[in-house]
Amino acid sequence: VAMINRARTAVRDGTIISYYQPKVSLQTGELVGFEALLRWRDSCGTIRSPAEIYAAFDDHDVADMIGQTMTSQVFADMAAWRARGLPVGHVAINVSSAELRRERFAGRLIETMDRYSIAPDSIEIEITEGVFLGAASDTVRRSIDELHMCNIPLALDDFGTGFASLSHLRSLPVSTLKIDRSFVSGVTARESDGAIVSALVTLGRALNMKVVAEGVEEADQSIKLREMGCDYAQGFYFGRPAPSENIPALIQSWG
Ligand code: G
Ligand code: G
Ligand code: MN
Ligand code: NA
Repeated sequence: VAMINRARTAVRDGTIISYYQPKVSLQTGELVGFEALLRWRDSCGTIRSPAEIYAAFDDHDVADMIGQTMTSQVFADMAAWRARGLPVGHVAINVSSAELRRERFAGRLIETMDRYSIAPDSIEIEITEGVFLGAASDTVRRSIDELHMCNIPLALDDFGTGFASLSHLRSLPVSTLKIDRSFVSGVTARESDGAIVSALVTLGRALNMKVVAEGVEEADQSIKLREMGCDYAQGFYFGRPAPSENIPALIQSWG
């Protein structure tokens, strides 16, 4: 309850903010886009992590308000960067299972995108397999199918840590696979992690998906992933999540 109240207060006070982490092509070094990551400012002005309000993502109403706040902000930021002629690439947005359980999730998202003239292929929606656990998984599935019908790309996040991964890959309209940081961090140091990451890259590519390695922190990891044929990477090595005001300079100064 404390977490939910904290989140509700943050929504009401307008202190939910989106940070952006760069996503990079491993083959060319180009900046291909960003992942939007929620942060919130507490009453002392300190920037805090979503981990401190995670319970709010399970409360339908609060999760919904957070989602609306984040998407409007992300689209407004994208529109402002574009107005300055900056090549933004695509921006990936995380959504919770409570959001996907809402009727008309996709329809409302499209309405918000239209308000800011955001095209479907300039965003990506990230889900984890966890969204299928619990009740109303048929509504979740419907939301996902609606996103697909609207040509909004879907990414499967934290891949490899979940449950029944492969059957989801087969049945869902997924265009991007994000390999969880827990495997990527050992890609050079541990033979087993290297084997798992290599197999996931091969799997994703065989299924015609883009593969993203998350949590790349070292040059050696980046080189190894590129050799494996991984498409994209995110991580502190390429850039930490940063506030929107830092993004124009980041785009302009990129390689
Ligand atoms: O950025 P950070 O590592 O603190 O994120 C922690 C977790 O919160 C991650 O699992 C991330 O997917 C999730 N998260 C970040 N931003 C959002 C958001 O806008 N909505 C939802 N539902 N989850 C988010
Ligand atoms: O679950 P999701 O993949 O959406 O979570 C992404 C989270 O991982 C973000 O909160 C972000 O702050 C964090 N993150 C991003 N890059 C790195 C990294 O290189 N190392 C570590 N430890 N965390 C990272
Ligand atoms: Mn994510
Ligand atoms: Na992830």
